[in-house]
Amino acid sequence: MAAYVLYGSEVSLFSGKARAYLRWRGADFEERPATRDVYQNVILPKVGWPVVPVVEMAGGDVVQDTTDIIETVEAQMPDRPRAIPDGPVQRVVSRLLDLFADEWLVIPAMHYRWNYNEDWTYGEFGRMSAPDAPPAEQYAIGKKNGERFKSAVPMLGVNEDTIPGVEAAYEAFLKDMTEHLRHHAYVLGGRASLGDFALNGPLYAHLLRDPESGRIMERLAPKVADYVRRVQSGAPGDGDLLPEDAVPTTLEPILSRQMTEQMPTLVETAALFENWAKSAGAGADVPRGFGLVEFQTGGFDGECAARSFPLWRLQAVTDAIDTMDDGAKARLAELLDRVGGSPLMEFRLPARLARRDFRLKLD
Ligand SMILES: N[C@@H](CCC(=O)N[C@@H](CS)C(=O)NCC(=O)O)C(=O)O
Repeated sequence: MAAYVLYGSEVSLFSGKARAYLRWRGADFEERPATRDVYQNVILPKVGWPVVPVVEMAGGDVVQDTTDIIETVEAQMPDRPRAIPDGPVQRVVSRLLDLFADEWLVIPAMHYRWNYNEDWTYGEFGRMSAPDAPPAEQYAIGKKNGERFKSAVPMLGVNEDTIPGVEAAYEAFLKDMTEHLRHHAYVLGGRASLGDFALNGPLYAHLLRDPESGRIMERLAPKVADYVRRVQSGAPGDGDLLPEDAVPTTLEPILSRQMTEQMPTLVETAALFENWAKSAGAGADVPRGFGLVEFQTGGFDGECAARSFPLWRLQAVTDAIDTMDDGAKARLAELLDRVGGSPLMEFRLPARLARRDFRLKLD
């Protein structure tokens, strides 16, 4: 048996992130499709709720959550180079991109999938779930499973009023990323790192691989499509991260959009979390959401669910800031100042989060 079994699927956003990393790391892993049987016999008993990707290690322990998978395998395979950069500013930027890719680019990823590729996706879900069933049965199973995911689209704030903004923001991202790729093969230089694996989640499974979305990416940003394929293949890259812990200036427009669009939503979510935390004891299960918050994307305003999980990724960003020495903090402060992110130097969640038994808890 391989050292790691990855339960996931080609159609799954977060499986693409884990797979790209495991390939890049050269880990001894085998991917097994997350069929109905796997959900029933592995995922539900071991994780407690239906989610992919899940990595099972020799001995039977499992890891869920892509960033935990990356951190766990990094700890078990101390090869160089590392996926999480050693440079403190590059490390914070990697955590920011992890937050942005997982929890903000998921908005266009879900919009394009469900508003441009709905029927195809049901077929894909069915093929994954019941590989041996006839197509009509696969479609019916896929539709039943897929509707649960489709129902997340309005919770992400995607509706008729906001779709023009969602598409404008995605197209602006593709433009910025294309410009970045004219200068660098990966987000932080000449080889892949955490930010690239994170971006590969939404960009590979949904925005490149879904047929209609893929046509849009190939038309608007062929360089991004090439980059997405390169990261997904696990290519080692023929360079290194920029020297002296530098961050490419061409990444700044992307970080700026994160600060303008995603950060206010997180700050509002943190305020709702504070309210909830007042009456919850240490160790309490944190709900998946705290109600609704306003959000703005591509110049359009809307409301979306105040999801708790992004706060966990945000805590990883501020924890990385808290471990920096003064010199690194000063360099980060200059970068954040240029991208409109200065408040992050001081902003901290009102209470700490922990993750145990594959669930968020109040620490
Ligand atoms: N933070 C998790 C997110 C995983 C996730 O959302 N996976 C999707 C499929 S790509 C899923 O199974 N979602 C089920 C759910 O959230 O209820 C990770 O990084 O692994």
